[in-house]
Amino acid sequence: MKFYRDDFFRRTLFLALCGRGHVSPNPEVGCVIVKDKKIIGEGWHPYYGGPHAEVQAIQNAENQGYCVAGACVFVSLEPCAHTGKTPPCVEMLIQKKVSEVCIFFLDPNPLVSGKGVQILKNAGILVSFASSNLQNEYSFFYEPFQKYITTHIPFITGKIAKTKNGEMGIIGENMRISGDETQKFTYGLRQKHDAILVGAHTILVDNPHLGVREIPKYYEEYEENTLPFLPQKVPRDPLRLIMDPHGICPHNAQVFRDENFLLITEKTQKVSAEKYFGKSHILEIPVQKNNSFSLPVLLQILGEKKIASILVEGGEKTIQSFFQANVFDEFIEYESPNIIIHKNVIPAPIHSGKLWKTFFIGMDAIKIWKDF
Ligand code: AOF
Ligand code: ZN
Repeated sequence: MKFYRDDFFRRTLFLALCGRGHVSPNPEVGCVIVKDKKIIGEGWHPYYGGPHAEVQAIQNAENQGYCVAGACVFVSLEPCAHTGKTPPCVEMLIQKKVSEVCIFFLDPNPLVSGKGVQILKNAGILVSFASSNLQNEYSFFYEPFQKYITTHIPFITGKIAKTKNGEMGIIGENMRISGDETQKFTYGLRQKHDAILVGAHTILVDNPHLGVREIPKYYEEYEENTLPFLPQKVPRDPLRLIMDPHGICPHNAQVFRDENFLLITEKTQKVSAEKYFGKSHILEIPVQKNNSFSLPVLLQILGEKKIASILVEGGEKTIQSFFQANVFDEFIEYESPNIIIHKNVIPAPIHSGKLWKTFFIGMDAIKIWKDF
């Protein structure tokens, strides 16, 4: 089988995904080492603070008895030029005498951006990039990392399920609108984000779990389905963020099942919440005149806590407040073909996003909106 440059580039993203859920706030990075048109080593950044993808790939090649001198290194992100938790990858690539480095995307991290390329070039290594067609096709891949590393504000995705007539459910009732396979897609979305945010009403009505019970094949659906094989993926539950200004959440709710939660509350509720849950689980945020949290303040504080991405799963008021504050980067609608006939239906939010992608899971149309 003949491989082309684009196949190797796509493979770097496929490998990068093996780190998903484990590397944040670092980016997911994958690396493929090619010699005589054959892959001799592969690697990915496996966990935060761990070795970078290039180091893993070179080690993988050497463990199999290959010499990487003269090889061509494909990497999903520009090799780093700085000493962070690990030494600069460019130094290692120079020392190992690779002959070419093919870069999918420049690193948006201001500590690295362009410097990695320059150092490699100065050392006489050939540097090339993915074609602009390929970069455009996968431009979403580092969008969340790019936002976080340049603004220190998390990337915000909203998610709702609605009927084809725009009903999100019935007031006060726990109701499943989308199909079972679509629920599995949600696990993939949760794996992709550092935290899941819901309002206290959702806890009262739905008592959601908000975990990643399995990583489904639909995880690939809207971004990775063109990649050739399923990567090895290790599920992990994201941090659960619960907005509860008035202290109405039942203490035995599923979201409090283990230590992995943060209750966002207001001054008057803080002391009693801290007494029950412990100080480290409480975040006090001031409320505005209309009694809701200031979302820009909240997001800045969460960014300072190294939370690089958040999936907002509801309910309707919480979603509305995120739209009002204009803080969504992406909004995902699961549109089921069913309808709800009832006098107390909850209407889905109206927004001004641009439709970026639509695909189907079973009977549900999955619509992804950007640019609000
Ligand atoms: C690479 N390869 O696999 C990754 C890179 O603290 P450190 O040392 O882990 O550095 C983190 C930064 O390095 C991160 O912000 C990003 O700019 C880059 N990540 N670079 O060459 C990798 N994960
Ligand atoms: Zn590196």
